[in-house]
Amino acid sequence: MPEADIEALVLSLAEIEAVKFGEFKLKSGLISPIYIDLRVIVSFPDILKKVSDLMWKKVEGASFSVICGVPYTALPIATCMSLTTKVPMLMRRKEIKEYGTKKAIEGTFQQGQTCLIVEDLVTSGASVMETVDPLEAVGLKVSDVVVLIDREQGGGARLASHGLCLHSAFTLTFILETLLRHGKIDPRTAAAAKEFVAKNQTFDQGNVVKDPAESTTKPSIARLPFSERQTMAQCTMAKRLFEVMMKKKSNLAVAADVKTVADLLSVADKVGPHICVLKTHVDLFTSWDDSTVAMLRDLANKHEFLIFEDRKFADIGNTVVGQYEGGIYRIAEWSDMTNAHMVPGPGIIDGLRSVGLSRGKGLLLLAEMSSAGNLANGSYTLATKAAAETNQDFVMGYISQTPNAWPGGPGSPGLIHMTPGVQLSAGGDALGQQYNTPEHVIGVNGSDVIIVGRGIIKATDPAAAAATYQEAAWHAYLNAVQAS
Ligand code: 5BU
Repeated sequence: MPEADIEALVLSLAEIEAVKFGEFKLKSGLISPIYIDLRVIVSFPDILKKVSDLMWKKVEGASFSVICGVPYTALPIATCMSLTTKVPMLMRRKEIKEYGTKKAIEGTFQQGQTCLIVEDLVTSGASVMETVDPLEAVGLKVSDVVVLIDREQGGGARLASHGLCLHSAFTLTFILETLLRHGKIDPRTAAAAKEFVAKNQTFDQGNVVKDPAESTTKPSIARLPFSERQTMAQCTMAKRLFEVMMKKKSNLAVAADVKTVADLLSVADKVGPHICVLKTHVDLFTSWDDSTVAMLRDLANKHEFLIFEDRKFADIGNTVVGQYEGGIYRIAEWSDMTNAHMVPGPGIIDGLRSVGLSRGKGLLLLAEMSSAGNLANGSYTLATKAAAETNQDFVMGYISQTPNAWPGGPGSPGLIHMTPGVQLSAGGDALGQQYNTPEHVIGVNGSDVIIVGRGIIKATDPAAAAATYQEAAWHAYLNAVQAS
């Protein structure tokens, strides 16, 4: 496109008030001297076509076989590109349907295909990442992002830190200079806009500083404090767990893998003051009845911990309904949370939700395991992440090992990562269990809660051991948040 046409496009964007000057209050409360709202271009097909043609030119040479617009403003732009170039398009759902397939990504694609992201405007890059994450979670690759306008507030650097290359049709500076040259704004307005951009950088040497204009969603990789993440959690039980962790200053869960209910109650009473969660395997015990349930719940109330039955459901929806609410154990009656493998597909979440949601329970999805040679990795882990992301009403988080290493990071900050395979020194047992230290699990791997069994219950003084693990895990959490 000749330079004169590009300048004419900038002028027409100002004419249709897609770019405005004045005093505008942003979502963050900041007052900005410039406001860009590209939604209006759908009313101007000629401009829409020019915009999409110009953006397409900018990605010449990039390699991809499918494109996806960031909802909503960029959807018509992506559609226009797809119609012109015949490159197929995908759509990312912003709201997840409560019925039907619950797919986050609509359209036909193959795992391993590379997808170009199309966005109207980039400020911090957070909105772009909200589309990159679910695409990667279903096995697509993303390497390039094209935007109409780069506000030059750190989005490019942020995307680069995720290995993404940002292409923009215009920078904000170019827009300001073009409008100034054509007498559409005065030098003071241009200077005020430039100053605003300079003062409101969102990304500084690899750290997310702030996210002033673009999105209220916080970055997934930055370690936000539990207090902030609690407000972002959708599942009632996730909110409750955040609350318990903050109140007790504990992100320690104890795996009470003992043989008798007497031992279970004894361990629960000893470690209770130090833990946020007591994890059970109810089928380890030689007996189970209503009075045990009553005593266990009393201890949970006394020490304010939550009960996690590590049932690892893994059957079709219809079967898990019965296994969760019925049988000898009636797990849904006394446990606050349970977990499930995603092997059977999303029906397992729907089945468990039909029992647990109305009772305020939460579900943890098994995204990774601690045992040597396990098969929960790669695309399986990513598909599990996508399922958690799209079912946050009932899914409260993950059983995971290395969420920081997942493509796109650990996912939504409202979801909680719990990690088994933890002892004070790394190592393993004779049957494939592998251990990492609390510092490594929380600080390096990006988990939130450590799950410790034998390191505590086999100690001569389980209460003292629990106190040690509690302190180690809480410090690792505080350090991780501070470092962000
Ligand atoms: P340990 O004694 O700290 O090794 O106990 C770990 C607990 O976590 C135990 O109850 C296991 O069943 C559970 N676990 C695990 O170790 N690894 C996994 O990947 C999953 C659960 Br999922």
